[in-house]
Amino acid sequence: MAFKSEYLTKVYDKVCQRNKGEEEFLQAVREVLESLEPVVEQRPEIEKNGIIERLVEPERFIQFRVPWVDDNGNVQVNRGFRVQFNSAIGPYKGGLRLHPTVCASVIKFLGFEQIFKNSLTGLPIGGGKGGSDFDPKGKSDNEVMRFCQSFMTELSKHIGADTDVPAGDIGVGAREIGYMFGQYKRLRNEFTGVLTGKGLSYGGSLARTEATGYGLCYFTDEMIKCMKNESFKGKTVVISGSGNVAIYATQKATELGGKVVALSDSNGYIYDPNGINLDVVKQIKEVERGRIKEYVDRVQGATYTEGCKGIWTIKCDIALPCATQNELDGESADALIKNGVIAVAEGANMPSTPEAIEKFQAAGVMFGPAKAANAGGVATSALEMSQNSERLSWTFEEVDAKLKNIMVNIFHNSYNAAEKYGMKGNLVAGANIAGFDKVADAMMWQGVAY
Ligand code: NDP
Ligand code: 2IT
Repeated sequence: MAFKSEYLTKVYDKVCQRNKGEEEFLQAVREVLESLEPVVEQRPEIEKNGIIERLVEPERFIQFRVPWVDDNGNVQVNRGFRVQFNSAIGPYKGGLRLHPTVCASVIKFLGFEQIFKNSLTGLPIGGGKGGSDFDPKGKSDNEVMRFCQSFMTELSKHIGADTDVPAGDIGVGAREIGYMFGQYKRLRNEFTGVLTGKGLSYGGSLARTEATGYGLCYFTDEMIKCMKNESFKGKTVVISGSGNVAIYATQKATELGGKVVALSDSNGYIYDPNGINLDVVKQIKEVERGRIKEYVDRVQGATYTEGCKGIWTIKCDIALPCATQNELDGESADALIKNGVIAVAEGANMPSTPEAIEKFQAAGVMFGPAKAANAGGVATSALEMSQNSERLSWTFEEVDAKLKNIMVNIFHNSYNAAEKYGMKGNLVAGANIAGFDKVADAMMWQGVAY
């Protein structure tokens, strides 16, 4: 692979050697380095201070055994991770993912992207991520509790309210955060804001549950308004996934006047031409922890199709991928473009393949990259940290207003950064550059330890 810059080529080659086979991590690094070409050219101090080679190497990577006992009395062993990627602008901050596909590469790609996303929020949070290959599906509440306790027994040695503050991600919601918080407190005898996404009765923030999906729609709304004088009103929207991000994106997109016609899970997708009935989805997913196909038994006129990729063949104006990485490939991008999509914004982390992004950009589809578009979740986590520090809680309206303001600013900062470096309208480059600039400055000010 050749970057125009010799410096970036050298750094990327070394990253490939050092992280062999870690495809997701290499994909995420490559995208950022490509965006930074004009920046390293115009700012020689970046190379002089070794900023990029420091940025791509995590400050700390922790891997540990998570033993637990299942309901039949059998010992199970999972693998736990936490990457503390960069603390230049604040304590490490980022979610925990529980999914069988979790491995070093996935955790490192998520942790790396988190650095820039967190910087874009304008709040003082560094980049981190963690999780385990534990699969919560089909496990009893007690099994999930015992797993979370064992996971936290080790993780507690490495985190803290001023050090590293984990939160939710795939497979981790209020239930898991509660079990982990309980265990941290038991071990430390300290009631602190060591996790975000907590329940409202013990230090959680109003609007954190809704924040990622709402923030995604605030960002998308601003993007389509400023770039094409459009809005959600009267638009057909397709959203993949049916978890936390997808549910609250559906709610806000509908409130803003859009009609959401499809949702999915890893088995298949539902299509409801009348617009998704979110109360039914919430009952199935949040209360019963069921599968999305159950929707068609409860809502007339809706259909279910096996296989999740087909969701991108549904005609829509706005597509919001909110499930997982690389779920939207070149072929799916072609289908969306052919059907006249005007905007794509990423609720999930890295859901579009590099090929898909290229196609959207070439076709003039407005494209909001994950680091910018889904930053509302972690931004509101940082607002939860503020509330915990001052031992006060803000109203829903206060938090929601701050969230909206943050998302609007992220759009403009990304847009302006792209324009400044001659890539007007390229929000991938703009978000990477705007996120990078602040972290690079902070790293320079703080020096290198010999
Ligand atoms: P949830 O666990 O609540 O939901 C995940 C959804 O994605 C489920 O519908 C799940 O389906 C689907 N999914 C997961 N893995 C796959 C897969 N391999 N193939 C197809 N579908 C899959 O997670 P969230 O909604 O919190 O997270 C969704 C995305 O948003 C992730 O990429 C996450 O990193 C990102 N994100 C989350 C934030 C948050 O605050 N929660 C903040 C920013 C980004 P199934 O039930 O079949 O597994
Ligand atoms: O990917 C993400 O930004 C998250 N999962 C949210 C992290 C957080 O700390 O709230």
